[in-house]
Amino acid sequence: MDKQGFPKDFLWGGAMAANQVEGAWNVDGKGLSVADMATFKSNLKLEDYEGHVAISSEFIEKAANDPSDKDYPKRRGIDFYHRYQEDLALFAEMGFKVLRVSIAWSRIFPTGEETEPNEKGLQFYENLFTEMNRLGIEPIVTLSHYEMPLALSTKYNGWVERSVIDDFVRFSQACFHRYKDLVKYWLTFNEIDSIHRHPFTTAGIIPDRCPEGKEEEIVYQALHHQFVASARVTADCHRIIPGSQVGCMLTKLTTYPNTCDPKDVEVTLKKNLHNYFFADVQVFGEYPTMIERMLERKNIHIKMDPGDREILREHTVDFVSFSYYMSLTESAKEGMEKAAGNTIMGVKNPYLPATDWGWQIDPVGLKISLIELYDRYKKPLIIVENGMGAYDQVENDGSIHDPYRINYFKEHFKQMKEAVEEGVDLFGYTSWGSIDLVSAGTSQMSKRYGFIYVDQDDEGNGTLERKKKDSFYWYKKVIETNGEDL
Ligand code: BGP
Repeated sequence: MDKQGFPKDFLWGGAMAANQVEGAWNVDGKGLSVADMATFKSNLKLEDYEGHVAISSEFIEKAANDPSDKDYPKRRGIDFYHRYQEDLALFAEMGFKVLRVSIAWSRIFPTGEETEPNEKGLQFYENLFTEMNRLGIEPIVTLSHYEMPLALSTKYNGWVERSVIDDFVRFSQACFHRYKDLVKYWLTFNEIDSIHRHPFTTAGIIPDRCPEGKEEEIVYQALHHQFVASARVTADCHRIIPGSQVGCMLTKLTTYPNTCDPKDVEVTLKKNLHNYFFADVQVFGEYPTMIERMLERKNIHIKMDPGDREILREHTVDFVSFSYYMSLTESAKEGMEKAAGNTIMGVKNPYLPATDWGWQIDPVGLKISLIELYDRYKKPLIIVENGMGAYDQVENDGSIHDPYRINYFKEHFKQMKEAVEEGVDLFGYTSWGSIDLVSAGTSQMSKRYGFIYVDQDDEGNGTLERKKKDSFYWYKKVIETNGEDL
């Protein structure tokens, strides 16, 4: 067996999410989604941060009744809904073996509670997956990537209500039945751990609907419902699509102690254990004892139905997927200088450079993450998000030189390769935002991740024309040589 380099069938490709690319927010019967509420100024945490406006019932009512997309960049996306053929052709030109996309739940069930799916919504994704198959691009499909029908959020406070599990199962079953011949790889919830950081986007939880002092308990309750839903749809997927593979999806927040002071090491260990907890439940099929103790200590009581623990135990995932953008540093001391990545916050690591948005760049941290994850779970791994948000400059001749992006990927790929050579079972890699898209955290268009430039600014001006950046040609060569020519 060849133990050098990436596996022969390594799945190289890219990733995106429906609400950051599709646009067409109100066509073909699509219902409003929580993502359609996002403005530059809104943010989606329980509390206000960095001058953003926290989501509230009042804010949502106003946004839901605003029929325009002017202030809502995610409603515009990059018009992938109408341009997907052109975009897929560009991905195929780069040699993509795989593309990670998500399905907008509110295209299929506009309010979440219909008994019959919306045919036009189903048809759109059928066309998309058929075209991908024609081009030899394997789809990896996320069922829930930061969106749900807004009606489920406003009616039930989102995933806080147990009945939403059934709604999600109905939606997922409709997808499995319709796409069973087209899609083999499925992910249930994108960055399931993010419910703690932005509960509205992840789980439709509206802060002013949470009784004071109960916010944390409510978040854990909603999370439990997502765990149960994930296990139930994993079972359905295996039953409806023989040979299918289902993965969990974790934000890998690899955290280092700031010093070797045992107090720093202990807080770091606990932080890492909490980050693992989300995948632990989905891979091992049970809540870790230390998390249950922590919940007890905090007087947090999760209501479980009889049978929930059994469902979790019986329907675990086949593989582990994760996003990796940065590492974090933790200290037991107060008042340390911070480094941020949207809603993620750590102590500043003096050894690492950062992107224009302050995300600390750490390729070795990716290798560490791969080794940790494989050692813990012993399941096949796939990196389904990694990349660098940056400002790009279009030259007079239309070219876009992005050596910073090439360098970012190059350094990360070297580390991936080393991890694989050391024995990690990594079967694929999808870079985040292979085409420029609307940022999840800031709703900016100018925070660009793509190998393909999209002519659109933060206000929505532009022709939407696609242009190849230097990194486009570089990534094509990487794929052609299966990661040998970096
Ligand atoms: C992840 C999300 C993506 C994505 C990415 C980059 O957390 O799953 O949807 O957008 O982060 O974040 P941002 O767009 O805020 O730069």
